[in-house]
Amino acid sequence: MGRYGTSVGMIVHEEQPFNAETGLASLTESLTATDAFYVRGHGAVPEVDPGAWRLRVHGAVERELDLSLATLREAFREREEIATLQCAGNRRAGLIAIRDIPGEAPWGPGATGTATWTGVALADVLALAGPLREAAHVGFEGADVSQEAEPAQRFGGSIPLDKACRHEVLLAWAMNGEPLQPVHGAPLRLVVPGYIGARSVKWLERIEVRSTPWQGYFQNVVYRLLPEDGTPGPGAGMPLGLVALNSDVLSPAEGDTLPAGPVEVRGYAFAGGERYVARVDVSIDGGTSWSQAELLDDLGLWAWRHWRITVDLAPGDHEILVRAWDSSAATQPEHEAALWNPKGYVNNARPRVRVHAADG
Ligand SMILES: Nc1nc2c(c(=O)[nH]1)N[C@H]1C(S)=C(S)[C@@H](COP(=O)(O)O)O[C@H]1N2
Ligand SMILES: [Mo]
Repeated sequence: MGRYGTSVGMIVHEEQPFNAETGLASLTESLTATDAFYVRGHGAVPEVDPGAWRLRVHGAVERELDLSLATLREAFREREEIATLQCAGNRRAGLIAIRDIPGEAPWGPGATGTATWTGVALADVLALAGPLREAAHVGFEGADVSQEAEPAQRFGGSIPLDKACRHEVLLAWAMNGEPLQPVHGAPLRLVVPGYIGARSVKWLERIEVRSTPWQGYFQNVVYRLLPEDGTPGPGAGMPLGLVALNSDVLSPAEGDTLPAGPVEVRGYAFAGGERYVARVDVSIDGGTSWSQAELLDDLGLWAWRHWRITVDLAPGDHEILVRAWDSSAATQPEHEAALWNPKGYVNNARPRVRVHAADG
C-alpha cells in the first residue's frame, strides 16, 4: 500500500504535501477505486477529530449554524451523486512540453476521477441558514493550512450562490459507499460537480455566505487563467470555475508497439459545467478523416463518459488523434501550443498518442 491508503499504482508527484495521480489502468474503470483516486493537496493532511468537529455556517445569513456530524446526518435528507472531479492542472505535462512551468507538478491524464459521493445537499443546509438579500457567493474553508500560500493560510474557495443552491452540490461524508478517507477530506468535504476540483473543499469546517467571491489565495491568485505573458498575482487573469470539455486516450499508451491490424482505442471524455459529452471522434490520418467512437456507460450529467473504437492500423508509425464534442457543440482545441499559460491550467487540447504497428 502507498501513503494514506492509496494504491501503489499511483504516480506520486510530491510526498509532502502528498500529491499523486491515478494510473492509466485505474482510469479505465467507470468508477475510480478509492485507493486509486488522485490526491491533490496544497497542505499537509490535517488531523481532524470527527467527534469534536463542527461545521460553522455564517456570513450573510439570517441564522448562524454550528453543526455536528450527527446533526448533519439526522437533520437533512441523505443524497448520492456520481460525479467526476478534475483538477485544473490535469494534463499539465502537455503544456510543459511546449514550455517549462517551474514550480508546478507535471500532471498527466490522471488528475481526475469519478466516484459516488454520499452526504446532504448544501442547498438544504443553506435553506436552514437563510441567505440574506445581499448573498451572492458561498465560500468554503478547510482545516488544512497551506505553506504554499502567501501568507500561509487555510485552503478555501467560493462558488456562486445559484450553483450552491443546486441539489447536486453535496456536503459528503462517504465516497464509493465507504466513509471518506482522511486524504480525501474526512470527516466532511464539499463536492461541486461540473466545477474544477479546487472548489470541492476537503476537511470542510466553515461556510461563509458572502456578497463577493472568496478573496483567499487559492481563488484570488491560484487557479486563475492568465494570458501567455501574464504574471500571477492577486486578481490577475480570470478565475477558473466550470470545467472545460476534455478527453484523453487511456489505451494504447504513448510509444506502444502493437501488432498491425485492428486495434482497440479507449479513453474518457468529460464535458464539465452542465454540459454532456455528445460525441467523440478518432482520426488516424492526422485529422483529415474522423470516425465516431462508441460512448460507453452513461453515468449521468456530472460524470465523465468512457468511449472505445476499433481502428485498423497498417504496419508503421501512427498518431491517434481524438476530439470530443459537448452538448453546446464545442469541441477541443487543436493544439497545446495555443493554450500555454503561466500556471499550466486547462490543457484540453485534442489528445494524441503515437504508436508503432508491427508487421506480424
Ligand atoms: N481543504 C482542501 N481542499 C481541497 C484541496 C486542498 O488542498 N485543501 N485541494 C483541492 C484541489 S486543487 C483538488 S483538484 C481536489 C482534489 O480532491 P482529491 O484529493 O480528493 O482528489 O480537492 C480540492 N480540495
Ligand atoms: Mo486541483
